Amino acid sequence: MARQERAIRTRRAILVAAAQVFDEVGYEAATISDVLKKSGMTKGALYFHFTSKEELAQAVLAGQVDSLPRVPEQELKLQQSLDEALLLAYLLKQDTGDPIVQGSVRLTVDQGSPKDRLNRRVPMQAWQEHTHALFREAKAKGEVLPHADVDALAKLFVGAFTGVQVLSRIMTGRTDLAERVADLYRHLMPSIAVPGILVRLDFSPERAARVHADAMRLREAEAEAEAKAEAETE
Ligand code: XVR
Repeated sequence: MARQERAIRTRRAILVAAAQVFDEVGYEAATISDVLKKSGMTKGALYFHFTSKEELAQAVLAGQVDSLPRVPEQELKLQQSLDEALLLAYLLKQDTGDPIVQGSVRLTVDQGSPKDRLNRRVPMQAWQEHTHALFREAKAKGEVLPHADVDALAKLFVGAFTGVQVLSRIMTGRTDLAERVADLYRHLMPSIAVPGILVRLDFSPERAARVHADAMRLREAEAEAEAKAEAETE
């Protein structure tokens, strides 16, 4: 294995372990030695990539949006947005989920202390921009009501998702999150989508598992294509 690839894997293993620790105990109580224990890496390896707990947490926060697999493109951009929300709901479920996403979301919503200097705006800003871009695309394709303010709507959706996520975690340990997210979209979409599009959207929460399976397949296919392209250039 190339040295560079090994470094990328080590960094990733450390980040996953850190995210798990943050998810279990929160930022305040987490320690670098917990992360070492969980990752099985040496102190030298960890400090080569990250110099402090704060840097580890910031990297976990930064990875929140980028570490998500992409959902398959949909003809209807509003369906794609719903699929992304369902995928995120699926990845936040305790056993089937993704540790980086889980740990990162906990870091984002834990209020923490002003002293911790974590910048929780980073993932939220990325979500707002991402959602806004998708809604703009939907608008350009004629899916959105003409008077709808897509910038305000993007902020509303990110806030509402966060709200139902927190509630679902408290009430059911997130077992009902896909249902809550489907409900959210069912109730908000009529203020965004033109009627002809609204009737074509699939709001069923069971869609989450399917979207997840498709997204993972897509990610594997892309990784294979990349590996092949790399092998050919060597
Ligand atoms: O922006 C999002 C989607 O477009 C659906 C609306 C999800 C925003 C998730 C924000 C994240 C941070 C805390 O979730 C939390 O609970 C995919």
